[in-house]
Amino acid sequence: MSSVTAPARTAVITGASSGIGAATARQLAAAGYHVVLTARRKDRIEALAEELNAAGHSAAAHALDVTDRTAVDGFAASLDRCDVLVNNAGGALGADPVATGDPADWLTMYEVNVLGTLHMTQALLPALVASGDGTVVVLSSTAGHSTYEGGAGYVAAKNGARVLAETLRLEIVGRPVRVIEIAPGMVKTEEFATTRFRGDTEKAAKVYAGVAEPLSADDVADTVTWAVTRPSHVNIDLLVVRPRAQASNTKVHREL
Ligand code: 8X3
Repeated sequence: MSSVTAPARTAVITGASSGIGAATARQLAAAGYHVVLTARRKDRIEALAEELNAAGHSAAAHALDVTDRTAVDGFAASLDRCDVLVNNAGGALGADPVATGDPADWLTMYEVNVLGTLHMTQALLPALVASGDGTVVVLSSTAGHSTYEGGAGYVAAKNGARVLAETLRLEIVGRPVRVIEIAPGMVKTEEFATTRFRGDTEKAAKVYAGVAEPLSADDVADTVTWAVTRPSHVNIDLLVVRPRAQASNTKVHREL
């Protein structure tokens, strides 16, 4: 008699090479998901997958640029199943005023934060529906909910991600897929601010100056994991999470 083991419930995480994506991969793996780590940096996701497998979890790595639709479609076709998609890949470039912001930065931010999420969601939606109990998570940002000086390009892109999530939820109601938006405020990760300021670590440090406890990647991963592991009929539409020291995008308590 032969027995066939069904593949484990699978969670795909984009931008899993560092920060919130890597932390989410760790926590979903610990929650029992087979995690598929995607990011452009193959070495990093392979190392993380190895670490998770060595710890008794189940993980695979697949190098992927979410802005490359052909690659995204090929990736989707390679999966046995997909139960959860965490659209985490994204980020900010520059903090210039509207008057002087670089249109190329705006375009890049739109491509990664909005079109990357669109490509992944379109490519994996059939599998998510077929799972009978799918979940799409969109990591937006508090920047997707109100603006701040120097933030327009990023705020515009994150508004795009938010609108994608809100609209998708309307459009697929009645099908067995939840759409969850997680909107973090100030999160201190190894790369977010450094990437935004193109490697200028002094400028990056100023973002968190005097803030005793900004959120960590783990804090945000915790909210993602909590939302995903609610009973199937419970859809956390939107979860806004900030550190206690941040009352709004422009009101931050600093002890300097
Ligand atoms: C990051 C939050 O305040 O840097 O998504 O725009 S902020």
